[in-house]
Amino acid sequence: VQLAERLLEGDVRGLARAMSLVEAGAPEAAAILRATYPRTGSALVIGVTGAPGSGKSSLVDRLVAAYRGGGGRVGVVAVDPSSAFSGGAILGDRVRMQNHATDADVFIRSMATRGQLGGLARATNDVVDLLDAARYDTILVETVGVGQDEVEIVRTADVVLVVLVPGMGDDIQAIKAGILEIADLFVINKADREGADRLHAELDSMLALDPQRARPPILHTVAVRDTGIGQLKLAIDEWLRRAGSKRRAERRRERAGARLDSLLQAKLVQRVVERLLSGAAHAELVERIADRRIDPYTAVEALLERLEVR
Ligand SMILES: Nc1nc2c(ncn2[C@@H]2O[C@H](COP(=O)(O)OP(=O)(O)O)[C@@H](O)[C@H]2O)c(=O)[nH]1
Ligand SMILES: [Mg+2]
Repeated sequence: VQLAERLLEGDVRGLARAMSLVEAGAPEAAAILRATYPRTGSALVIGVTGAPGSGKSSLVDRLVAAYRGGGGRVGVVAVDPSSAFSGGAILGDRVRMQNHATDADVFIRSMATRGQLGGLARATNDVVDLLDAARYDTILVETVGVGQDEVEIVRTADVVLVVLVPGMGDDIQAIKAGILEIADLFVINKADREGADRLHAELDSMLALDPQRARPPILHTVAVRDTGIGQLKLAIDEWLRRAGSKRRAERRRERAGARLDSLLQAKLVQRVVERLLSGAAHAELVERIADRRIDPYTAVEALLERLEVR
């Protein structure tokens, strides 16, 4: 809780320490989150997802600069194992990131992609909350859009950018289903490459198939040349203005529900399993399964019967 106070006062080391505890699901984590949660809710959370190598990190790097230009403080959470932000990156990326490394109003955090108690989505949401409580105005969350986990993480951001690049095989068809549906805005990055207009056209005709859906704007960028970033930021602002506070409130409710449910599930499973695994009945069943006196399926039913959940 002392840590929570330091974080709320803007102590960056306190923030980093709190993040590590929260990410690891340490016993202190709940107290930290309890103390900081009332101070959350003012940050704008922007989700950025797309295939590996599509230029998400480069784009996030440019967006950091753009949002810093507006004077606000910016946080980045990279949930991408291949991310340029995760430290293992090649020298060029390191050099690039040093623009922000010396900026006290930018905080960049890479998430380990495994090992969190209760899952990656839980840990990411908690880390975003800590940044929010520490008064970062804009929080960019980068996830590689391949697994369900990653889609789940960005889906409930205030606004979701899906990054596509021209010339990735059969373009649209090659993109995982599920990721196109969550886009509020599409970004065609590497627009310096051939095929950007064709990809735009393909995307347009695909979106036309679903008249129910509001047409997401499609932006073109060349992240490495800082081209199109200003327009992208304007388009995000415009989207937020049009989608309005209603859509944002809806997202936040969705996020709240998802967090409550997943936390409840994790805790429930953890507690029940703890109780069952420590019982003598469990040890006895293990023996009997090993001796082939009972099959594992019947044994599980026997344990569940003791809980009266079948
Ligand atoms: N030609 C071109 N290359 C880009 C552009 N944006 C990023 N790249 C390059 O694409 C590679 C992958 O970028 P990165 O940002 O790490 O992609 P991520 O895996 O989606 O985070 C890097 O070598 C970048 O320099 C762009 O707009 N045009
Ligand atoms: Mg990346």
